Amino acid sequence: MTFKIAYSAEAEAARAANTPIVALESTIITHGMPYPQNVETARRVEAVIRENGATPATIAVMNGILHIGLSDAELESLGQATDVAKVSRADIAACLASGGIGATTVAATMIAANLAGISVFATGGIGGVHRGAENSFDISADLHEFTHTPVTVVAAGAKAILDIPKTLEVLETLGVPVIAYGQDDFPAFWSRSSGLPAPLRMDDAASIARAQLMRSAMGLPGGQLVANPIPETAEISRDVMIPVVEQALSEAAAQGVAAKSVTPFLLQRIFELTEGRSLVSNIELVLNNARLAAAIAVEMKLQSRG
Ligand code: PSU
Ligand code: MN
Repeated sequence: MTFKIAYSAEAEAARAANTPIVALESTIITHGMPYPQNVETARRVEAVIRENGATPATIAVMNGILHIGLSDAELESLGQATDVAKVSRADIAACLASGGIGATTVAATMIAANLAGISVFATGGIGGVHRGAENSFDISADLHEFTHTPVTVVAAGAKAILDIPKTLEVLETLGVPVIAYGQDDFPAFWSRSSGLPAPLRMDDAASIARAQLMRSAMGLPGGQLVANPIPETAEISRDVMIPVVEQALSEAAAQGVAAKSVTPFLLQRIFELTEGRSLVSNIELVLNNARLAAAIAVEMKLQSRG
């Protein structure tokens, strides 16, 4: 059994020339942001990656084909569609096998990127240990993916909808390198600091690239999480976000939202409750992560050639 991969023209050209590529996920487009800001952001993120010397490759399953890089028309139709499945490690094979359409989460995007030989991936926030996980057992498959798949993921840390201390504990247990970029603290998505120290700190893209290459050279499977703080000008204070997050969480509990619906439900309610302010910050931090991811991808190519 084989599966079909379709590369976009620019991703195909970058592969042929062995130039840096940055993977991008599609769940952030279909389940993480409303239309049309989702498509506008996806385009801006791709442009930022090109401006910083790498080629973007947004990943999704369409008609049972694993797409590495989407055309502008494909991006638009994915962004408008309302019936797209959210696919993670558990469902990506079933989606390909059934000829379906699926947006890839962080975990599934890491898997696809690795299949395509891409080692760097930019997103907004990763999944983690949900608050109340001691009862719900809700721990994102994103965390375990870092133990299998050698991809460096640049995110702005974890959202306050998650239990950040438990998320860091699980990452440590799994042996995942968690690297804060340019500061000591682990960032918390809308805030530059979670109040908790990150296990590792690196101040430049070259060091991050070297650490991933060393991990692979040692035969250690898996990737690393780079936690890049949101730009100061886009930060939203914790005082503003705490009541919003609390309300979204209590509505989710009251409505019995479970499993893969939890994260999209919370993101949507937070967008509504902040009257779009959370989205403005979300867009800025994704662009910031794209810049850093491109720099890491450039370094990784330089160092692996050298
Ligand atoms: N966090 C965000 N924005 C997102 C997601 C998480 O701030 O769009 C998406 C990502 O695709 C992530 C997924 O991989 O949600 C995690 O979902 P779950 O918690 O169901 O594993
Ligand atoms: Mn979950």
